[in-house]
Amino acid sequence: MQKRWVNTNHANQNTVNALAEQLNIDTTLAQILVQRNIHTFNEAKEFFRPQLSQLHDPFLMKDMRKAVSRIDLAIQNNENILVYGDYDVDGTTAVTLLYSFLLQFTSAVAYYIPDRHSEGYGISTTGIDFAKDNDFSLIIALDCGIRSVDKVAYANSMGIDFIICDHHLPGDEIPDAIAVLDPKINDCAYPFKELSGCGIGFKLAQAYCIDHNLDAELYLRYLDLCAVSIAADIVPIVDENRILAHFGLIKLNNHPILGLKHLMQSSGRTKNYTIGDVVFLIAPRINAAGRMGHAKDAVKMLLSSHPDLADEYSSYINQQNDTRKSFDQTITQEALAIIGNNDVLVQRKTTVVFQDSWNKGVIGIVASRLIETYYRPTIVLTESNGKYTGSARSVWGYDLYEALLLCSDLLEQFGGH
Ligand SMILES: [Mn+2]
Repeated sequence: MQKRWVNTNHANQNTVNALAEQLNIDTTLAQILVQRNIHTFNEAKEFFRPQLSQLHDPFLMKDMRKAVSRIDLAIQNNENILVYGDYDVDGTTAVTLLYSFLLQFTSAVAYYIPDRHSEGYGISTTGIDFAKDNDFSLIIALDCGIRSVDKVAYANSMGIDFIICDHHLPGDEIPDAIAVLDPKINDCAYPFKELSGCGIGFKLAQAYCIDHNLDAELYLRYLDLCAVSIAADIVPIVDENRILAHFGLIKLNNHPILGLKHLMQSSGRTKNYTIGDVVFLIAPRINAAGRMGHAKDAVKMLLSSHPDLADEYSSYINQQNDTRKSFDQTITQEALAIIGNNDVLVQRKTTVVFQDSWNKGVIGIVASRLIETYYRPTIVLTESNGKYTGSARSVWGYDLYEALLLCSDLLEQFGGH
């Protein structure tokens, strides 16, 4: 293979020299900083010494005021609140964060995670019916919902209000919810667009505390969950994410919530976690719950308040991760064989493979593995509940979301970051 080297643009030499002098560092280091958009003494200080005081004002986020007011109303009227989240790490940490946070103010709160296999991604009709049958009048959706226009309308028709906390790309139409928190909405002025889903939940908790003059500790106690979500969702660790990840890792390594502590024990490493360790040791284990069984087991683990329970759940999730590993190896081998045995498929500029028996929970991982062999946009499909469902991964420079948009008339549902 021939290597192609692409040089980064050189930083402005005057800026580099000035920064080197101000910080009393070598110009090589100053250049690396300038190439990362760090131009001044203060910007460098923020970079090297993250401070919680640098977190953005949560009320800069569009609809934040409306979200806090609706939660106030629900708590005053003792309404039942349902915290609804996605089944992956970001979703389950977000649900754990907001559910635990709200429990500090009301007991009329429960959580709901859709079943990856029977309900699929996003807000489900089953979930809304569950809310209706159990007298919930407010659903707070985390890490999903931004494209759930129909589902929110369905909930509205039954007198159930929605607050959406999402970080996925919005579609043409925004759901008719009481509040829609998503920095990626066009007219949202929030200065940082790359928060995780759990990060949006964190901002809502922060806003609530600021609005009620409550101790910051009431939301800062969930920083370890934020760090885990940031690592697992691979959001860029810059700006506010860098602050959350920095303090989140400190918490994770010193006094993590009980569920995470036991999960770390069962993964064989208890100390000195970096973001990379979270990606490779914690995230796959939490995800395994939703892939192999039901993600509510991951939430139960994260919420555990007794060591025995935390131990039981984390061991169970560890076993599920072992099962997941063997599934993903087998399916990857099968997929590679399908491509490798067919000259036409080998030559294509994309990978699209299908097998109806493949486990829906691991096809995303398989797509990533196929890219290691065939570096090109990849879609892995399987059958679930009589429908074809797939997981897609792209390579640098190719916008797969745009490509799916172009054939959206053929798709029942799709989404992405
Ligand atoms: Mn997410």
